Amino acid sequence: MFKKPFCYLLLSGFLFFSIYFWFYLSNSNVTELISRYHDLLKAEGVYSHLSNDSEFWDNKTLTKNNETNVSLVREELNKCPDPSPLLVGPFTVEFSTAVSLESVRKENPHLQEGGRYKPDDCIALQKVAVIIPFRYREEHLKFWLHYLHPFLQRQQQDYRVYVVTQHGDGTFNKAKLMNIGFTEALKEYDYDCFVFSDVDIIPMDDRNLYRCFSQPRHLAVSLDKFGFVLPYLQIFGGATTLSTEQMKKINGFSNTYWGWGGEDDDISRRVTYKGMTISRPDSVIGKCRMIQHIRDEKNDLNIQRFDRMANTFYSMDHDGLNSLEYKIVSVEKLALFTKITADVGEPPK
Ligand SMILES: [Mn+2]
Repeated sequence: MFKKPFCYLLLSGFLFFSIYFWFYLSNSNVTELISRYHDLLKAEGVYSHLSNDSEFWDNKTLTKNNETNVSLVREELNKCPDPSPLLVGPFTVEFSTAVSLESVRKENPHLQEGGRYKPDDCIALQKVAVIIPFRYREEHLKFWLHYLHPFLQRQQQDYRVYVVTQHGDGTFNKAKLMNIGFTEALKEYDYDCFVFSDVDIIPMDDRNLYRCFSQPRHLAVSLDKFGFVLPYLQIFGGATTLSTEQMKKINGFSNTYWGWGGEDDDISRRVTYKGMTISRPDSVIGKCRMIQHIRDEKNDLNIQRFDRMANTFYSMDHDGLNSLEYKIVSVEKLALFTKITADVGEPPK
């Protein structure tokens, strides 16, 4: 036990030290000290200011690196900063002035053959395959490439664009083309993440990150077509992202939706049935434009779509990636994209 006088001595000593420390602080630049302290904190967890979603990916990437290349870490480039310092936020999107593949090629001198890019001064956070199911829409594709190539480069993505084209004039099967894109892309690179985009959906803000999150992501959340309002909560079409793991978890998409409609709601159900939720950017960042068009030939309204969807829960484990059958007609590495042409077969009679 302390004696009373000793207690007083201790107390006054503490008081003296506090006053001294206070004077020391006020004589030096206090704000600078505080900011240095903050910098120290930041250095501890470089990504600590990010959302949970990003942390999830950060941890994944870290463990991967540690496992594979411990000795090379010092020589490697740093990971790209998040968010990318190159982002500009909202930008103008308009379709009145036509663009040519030649002009897009000139606008994007850093692209590699097959529509590939990766930043040369940092390591991208994810490896992203962008899949566009396609037929007959050359004019839309030009706009898409014109807007999305610089957009993805400003996001410092390590990406390649795959335009998966249905061979022949049979009934269109968009979801199957997306499954084919997923399967073929993984044969050439160890992608972490898949963006599935309609050819006519153009984002209007580059803070809308075209990459994967801890939950499947719906990117085209406020479309000009719907007055920039989300039409219904379960909507999961236009432009979405699924990580390779998320994609495998839902067994990819259904191969049995022939013609227009339903396949996107089927995907939404698969996501829900496997216990995942849909993540989205906010309605400002998630603004997108859709190029107006009339429905393509051989893409008639699928009248069976509601029957199909009613069965998704029972059919999804045997209708998808594990039942996918197709023939590759050609793979072309073009300047602005990799063009995969596939025979998807015919709908059952
Ligand atoms: Mn459309």
